[in-house]
Order: sequence, then structure tokens, then C-alpha cells
Amino acid sequence: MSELTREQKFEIYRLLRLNRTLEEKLVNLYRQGKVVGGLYRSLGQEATSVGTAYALSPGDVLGPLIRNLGSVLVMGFSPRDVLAQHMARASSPSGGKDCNLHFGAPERGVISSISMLGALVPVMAGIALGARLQKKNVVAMTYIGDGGTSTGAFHEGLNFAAVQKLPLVVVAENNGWAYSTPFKKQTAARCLADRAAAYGIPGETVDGNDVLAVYEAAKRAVARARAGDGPTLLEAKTYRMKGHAEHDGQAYVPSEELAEWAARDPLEAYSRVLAAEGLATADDLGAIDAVISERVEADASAVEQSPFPAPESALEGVYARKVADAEPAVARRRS
Ligand SMILES: Cc1ncc(C[n+]2csc(CCOP(=O)(O)OP(=O)(O)O)c2C)c(N)n1
Ligand SMILES: [Mg+2]
Repeated sequence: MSELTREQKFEIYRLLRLNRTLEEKLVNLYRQGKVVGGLYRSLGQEATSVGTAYALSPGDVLGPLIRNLGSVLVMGFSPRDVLAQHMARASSPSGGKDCNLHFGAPERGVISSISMLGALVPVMAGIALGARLQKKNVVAMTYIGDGGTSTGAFHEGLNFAAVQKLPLVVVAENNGWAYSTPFKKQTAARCLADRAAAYGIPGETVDGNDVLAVYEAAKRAVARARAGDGPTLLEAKTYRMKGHAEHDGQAYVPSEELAEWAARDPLEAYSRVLAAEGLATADDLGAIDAVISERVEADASAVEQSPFPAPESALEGVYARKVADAEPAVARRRS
């Protein structure tokens, strides 16, 4: 059973709620035309993000995907960082210069997401290998969607990590859909965890809407990685409660399926757990929710008032310093 302290259990609740409230605010801003880029929801998948990232220790490295807002909040990004990034402000993690979804901070253990599906798996395998060569105690964790598991990059990365026994945890978020392609048209496999056998690594399926179960499973996978036992493919069974992005009305999704998963909402489920354990009443949680809403509103107003990057800074941070400072090749040849 879970060894989480009372305080940690509340922290997990706050992270789940912050994930949802912040995203609702982003929807609001998106509809006002204030978000620069698309908006990809994680509604219904918050427990998968929060529960997995919460199993990491300081010094570990995480490579999130578009639906892992909860994971980057666990890693220490603030609502202000996320809001500024989505509104392309100068104070954002990318200085307002990259796509709203592409932000990270290696010093905080977060590698920027990559849009090409599957590409993060070999990148994170490389990070795990690099850390091992430097004799650093680092576990790398990344995510892949059900659709993303059909790419060559996913296969190459996971195979390499397995052969090298790298400290990598790959969380396969099986949310039932890859844009409009349902799971049964994605793979003939029974489930994504079954694919692990092909790489000779452990695979496990967990209820992705049960945050404590997700945390426990991720903790086991992280422990295996840290002990030198190699990667794990952890499948989190969850559901994409919204369309692929805000522009997609998901008319192709059967309404009964949505209703079935709505009844398994991860926040409501976790609220019931906290109540059953006698830790929090609905009123207690309501008070936490109110504080989070207030904070998100205040942060959004502050970010809206903050400046975009200065035009004259457009070339700063675009290339690595060494490249940007190098003399042009022609000049070098002449000397
Ligand atoms: C290699 C590659 N192929 C296609 C796309 C276009 N694309 C972006 S997201 C997406 C669906 C992803 O589905 P899934 O992996 O299940 O993740 P989810 O959106 O459900 O989180 C597709 C096809 C892409 N970004 N990269
Ligand atoms: Mg999917």
C-alpha cells in the first residue's frame, strides 16, 4: 500500500486540481484569441501525468508530451510559467520564442516536448545513457500516446534502451484515440503493455485514472530503473475526454463511451479516496479549489499585463552560443 504521507496526499490533490483549473483558464484564454498556438487538453488524464511524475526524485529527468501539463507542474513549473508560455510572453520559459507546447528547462529536469511522435523516446534513452556514462544517478521518464507507439522512433528508442538496460520509464498513455483513430485500429495487440515482451522488458497496465495506483506502478518502474534493471513500459489506461485539440469537436467519439469515462473522473475518484480515508471533506477540498482558482486568475492577469519579447531580441537564444558567435564560413576560409 501507499507510503505517502498525509501532506503528500494533499499535494497530489492540489497538483491534480491545479492541472485542471489552469487548463480551464487556458481554454478561456484560447477562446479569446490570447493563446498563441493550439490547445491540447488533458481533461480526464490528469492522474496519469501527476501520478507518474510524482514518483521521480530530484535530479531525475522528464520528457513530457502535449497532455502532460500535470507532469510539468510536478516538476516545478509554475502556473505563471505555463500561462506566459501559452501567451508567448517574454517571461515565459522559452522567452516567448517557441511554440506554446515546446518548453522545458534542463536545469529543472524537464526536456522540451517534441512534436514528432515517438521522437522523445530515443532522446530520453540518450539522456539516460549519457547520465550513466557520467556515473550520475538519474532516471529518465517519458510518455508516448497509443498512436505514438506505432512509430519507428518509439520502437528504435525502446529497443535501444532495453538492449542497453537504460534507466528509462516509458509511460504509454492509452487514452483510446489518436486523433480520430480508435485504439482497435491502431494495433492488433490486446494492450500496449503486451508490446513490452517484444523488447524483453517488463510491461504493466495500470488504471490511469487512479492517481495512487499510477503512482505506485511508476514508483516500481523508477525503482527498477534506478537499480540497474533497465526500462519498463507502463501502460496507463485512461481516456481523452476532449477532442484532439480545441478545434476538434470529436463528433466521431461514441457518447456512451464518454459518459462511461466521465463517471470515472480522476479528480472525483481521488476526492472520494481522501474522504474515505477521513483526510478531507468536500468542504475542505472546496476550500483548496478556491485558493487554486484565485491564484490562477491572479497569475493570468499578471501575465496578460506582461510584455511580449522585444523585437530586437529576436535572434537571441535561437542558436547555440557557439554557432551564433562563430565567424561565417567564408571569412574563416580566407584567413
Ligand atoms: C511522426 C508523427 N506523425 C503524425 C503526427 C501528427 N499527429 C500529432 S498528434 C497525433 C495523434 C497522437 O495520438 P496519440 O499518440 O494517441 O496521443 P494523444 O493525442 O492521444 O495524446 C498525430 C497523428 C506527428 N506529430 N508525428
Ligand atoms: Mg491517444
